[in-house]
Amino acid sequence: MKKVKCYSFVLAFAVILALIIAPVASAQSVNKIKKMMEKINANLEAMGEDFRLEVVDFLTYKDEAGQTVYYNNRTKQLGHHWVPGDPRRGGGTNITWLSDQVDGAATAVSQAGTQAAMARAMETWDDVNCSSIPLVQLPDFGIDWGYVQWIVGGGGIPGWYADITHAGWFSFFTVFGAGWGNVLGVTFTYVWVSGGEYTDIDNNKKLDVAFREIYYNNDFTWGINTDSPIDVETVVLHETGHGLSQGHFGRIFRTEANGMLHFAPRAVMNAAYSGIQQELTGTDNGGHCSIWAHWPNR
Ligand SMILES: [Ca+2]
Ligand SMILES: [Ca+2]
Ligand SMILES: [Zn+2]
Repeated sequence: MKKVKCYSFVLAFAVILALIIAPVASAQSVNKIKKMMEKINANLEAMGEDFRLEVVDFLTYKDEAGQTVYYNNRTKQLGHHWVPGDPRRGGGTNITWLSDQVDGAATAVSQAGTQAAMARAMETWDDVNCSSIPLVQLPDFGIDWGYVQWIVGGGGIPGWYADITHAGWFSFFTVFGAGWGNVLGVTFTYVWVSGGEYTDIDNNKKLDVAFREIYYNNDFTWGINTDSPIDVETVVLHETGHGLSQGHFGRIFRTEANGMLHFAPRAVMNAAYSGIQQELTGTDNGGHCSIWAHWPNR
């Protein structure tokens, strides 16, 4: 496992670099997301649910970097990950996923084309050969999935079924409100709580993940295998990286002349969209393997 260790080191180094660079997502959009998280968690508490929304990872388009927003800043150092065999998730060691077909079409793309691109992205992560999780697709049962969607009032249901739910393609402006204009995709991570406290039943110093929901912004125009303007598979691949517990990666540069962002090294898990990217890079694989190589063992 020499290779994995090497990648872990590179990853840790790059994370440090990324932190040195000031995040360029606007404070306004981060505040809006924090407000939304407060509303969602107040609802979950009122409903007696034993999980809370803890992390929001969002990916942005080109000229602004995406970010990770924590509900409780104390948990930033802890990280968050699935517990293998977690009885609260049914006791299995597979990671299950489903794709909501009710709001399952990207703007300017057919439903079938969107779903096929999503399936290819899932396959790409499933094919990383250091791990054999496996990722298992579940049927969506024709339900409009989405707990966040339901609480903020744009469809959805107050329930979840898969570990990772691609919960829909819709206008973020309409459903989430203003302040989401530059966001292409967003992953919501819910963690288990017990008696109001976060849990870590496997004692790995990471908060135990309950489930994750991913949404895509149809205020953009999407395409299949094209950069004009945004490739569905690329963004699904990125968001699913978050679904599988990876964070953002890479140092961000801004070209003063045109305000464009560049990344070093370029990777699927960079914090902004920088063009079509359907293959995982060394750092994407390294990040994934450092998390999953020994699953379901520690
Ligand atoms: Ca939905
Ligand atoms: Ca844990
Ligand atoms: Zn991201």
